[in-house]
Amino acid sequence: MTDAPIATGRAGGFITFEGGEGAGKSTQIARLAAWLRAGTEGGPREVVTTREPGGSPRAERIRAAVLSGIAKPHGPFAEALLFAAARLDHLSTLIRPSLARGAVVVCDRFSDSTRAYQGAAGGLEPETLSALERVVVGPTRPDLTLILDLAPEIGLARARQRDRAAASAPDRFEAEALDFHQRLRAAFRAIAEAEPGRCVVIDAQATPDAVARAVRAAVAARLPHLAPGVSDAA
Ligand code: Z5A
Repeated sequence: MTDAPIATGRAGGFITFEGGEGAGKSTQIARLAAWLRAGTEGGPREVVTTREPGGSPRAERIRAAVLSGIAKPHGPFAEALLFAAARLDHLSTLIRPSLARGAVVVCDRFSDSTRAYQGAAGGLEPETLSALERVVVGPTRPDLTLILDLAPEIGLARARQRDRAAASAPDRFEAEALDFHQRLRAAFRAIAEAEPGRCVVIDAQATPDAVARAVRAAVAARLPHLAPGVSDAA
């Protein structure tokens, strides 16, 4: 892993969180956003937290449909197209306007999830995924991707416990067999290995406080202009 700061060309930044079920993404996004909002010497910073699939009203409707499992019988390509349709709307109505204002956008899952879920675990060819990514995401690639790495047995147990507490049923992906989740973990690690300049792997088995410290350290190292206390002019 390289810790060199990234030249983003953005006043804010585009940070994505990836990983398997129950890895702690939502927990860590809330903590990171609070830290980032502390701002710079120029004042508080605008931080937009969002998620995929979803993040905009139209994309949230697609989320409800896909996670209900209605597209599963049509196969991973059809599912990837639905995730792409949701992403198109999310990018044009929320992500790009926020980045253009200089905000920091922190997103729970993005196109690496399509590569891992529909690609490596679902069987869709990398060429198809790359072509989709090129036309849908274009230049709006994340500046930094934090991959929360956790044994799927632990993540699924966490997710089940949370579902039980909320009296909700597992969604279409949580219900997949363990080997699907093992392929996912390997896929996220492979993405990090292939793109070390963008990705940082974080051990998600540690306590929430320890994971939060590792997340902040990665953001401060890679995107130092976002670390609280740093001058906007720096
Ligand atoms: N998907 C796809 O297939 N293709 C795509 O292109 C995209 C997505 C974009 C979205 O589900 C699904 O869509 C997802 C992939 C697929 N698969 N599923 N399922 P989602 O958004 O509903 O779920 P998720 O993204 O997998 O997140 P999650 O299950 O909600 O987990 P999380 O956000 O990573 O974890 P959490 O909610 O923060 O924590 C889970 C529980 O563990 C909770 O009770 C916490 O209090 C606890 N927790 C958190 N951290 C810790 C630590 N460090 N120790 C102990 N306990 C912890």
